[in-house]
Amino acid sequence: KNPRVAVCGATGAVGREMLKVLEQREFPASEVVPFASARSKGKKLPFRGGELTVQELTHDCFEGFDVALFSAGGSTSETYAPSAAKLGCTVVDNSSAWRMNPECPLVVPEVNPHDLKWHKGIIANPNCSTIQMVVALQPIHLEARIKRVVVSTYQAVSGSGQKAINELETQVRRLFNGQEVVPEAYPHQIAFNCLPQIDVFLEDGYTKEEMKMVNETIKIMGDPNIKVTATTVRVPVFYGHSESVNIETESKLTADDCRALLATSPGIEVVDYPEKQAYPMALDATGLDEVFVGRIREDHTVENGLNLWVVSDNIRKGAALNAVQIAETLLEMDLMRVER
Ligand code: A2P
Ligand code: 11C
Repeated sequence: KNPRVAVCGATGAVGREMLKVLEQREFPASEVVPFASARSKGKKLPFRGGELTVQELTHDCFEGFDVALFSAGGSTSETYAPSAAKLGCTVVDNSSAWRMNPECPLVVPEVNPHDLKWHKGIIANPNCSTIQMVVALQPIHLEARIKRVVVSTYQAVSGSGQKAINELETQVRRLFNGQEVVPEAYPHQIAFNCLPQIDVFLEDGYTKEEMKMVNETIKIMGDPNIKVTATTVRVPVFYGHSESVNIETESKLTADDCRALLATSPGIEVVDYPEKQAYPMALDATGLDEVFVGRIREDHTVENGLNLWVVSDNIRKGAALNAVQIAETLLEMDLMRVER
């Protein structure tokens, strides 16, 4: 029997994309039901040529569902995911609420599908900037063992949800009309600016987003010896996160070998033709599934080093697509329903 699927937070930027991805990939669902807050009850969302009616998320709305894709913020996940799991509905949660919980696998299907075997009802979808980075790192780690990663990100406003997408658009319009802008989604104006702050600051001066990249990478790749340091920056781009990734490995991997390796690795498309000025760009990645890698160069300042430019649609591979791929893998591995 095909699974019944709940999409929680279906009216948000990621939730809408989840519905789109389920439709595009012809996920074998017997039924898909969108859930959101009471504010959205009765709202219609397009799906498979028709419309779905948004229901209110409650503790017992999961009865009879096999899987729930959550993207309704951390506190909503914290509150409702255990209720779903208790009713036998496996949760794939896109928030940060469960990621570092030792009871919850943190999964990128191209990297650690085996971790799904030990799930107990809640599976975490990693942070978008982490997902696209580990898809590129994993083949390099298996080939040459990664010692250290230095990453700087250029992250799109869609990572902060629909409100921030609207805010960038509004600010650009207002500025062109000589009107003042009042920042709401971010502490400063985002239009024509770069903000070296994503999420809140921690005591040691790093942001939460930066530490997500450090801690989640280790958990997903299953190797505590990989050292990661990150600087995460918000840029005035609507969709697609870009990352400059500097990697130091134990053994030598030449730029040519790295290019050939990544070109045949799952989920990756190499775009690296400097002679044609061709490299991955956020605009080109929008709406696509792949993690695009280019500007592959050896770092001559260390014995074994590489520089990469990694771009992906943060709403798709960084969120909605990865969550649906986890659900697909659960089905393939016959792990969707667990006895509890
Ligand atoms: P709603 O539209 O009813 O507020 P985004 O990340 O784009 O801001 O979207 C957040 C999503 O999470 C929306 O679908 C929103 O629904 C949903 N959401 C937020 N808070 C709750 C809540 N307390 N209960 C259920 N859904 C929620
Ligand atoms: C951003 N990476 O681009 C964030 C959004 O932990 O899921 C996702 C936050 C998270 O703003």
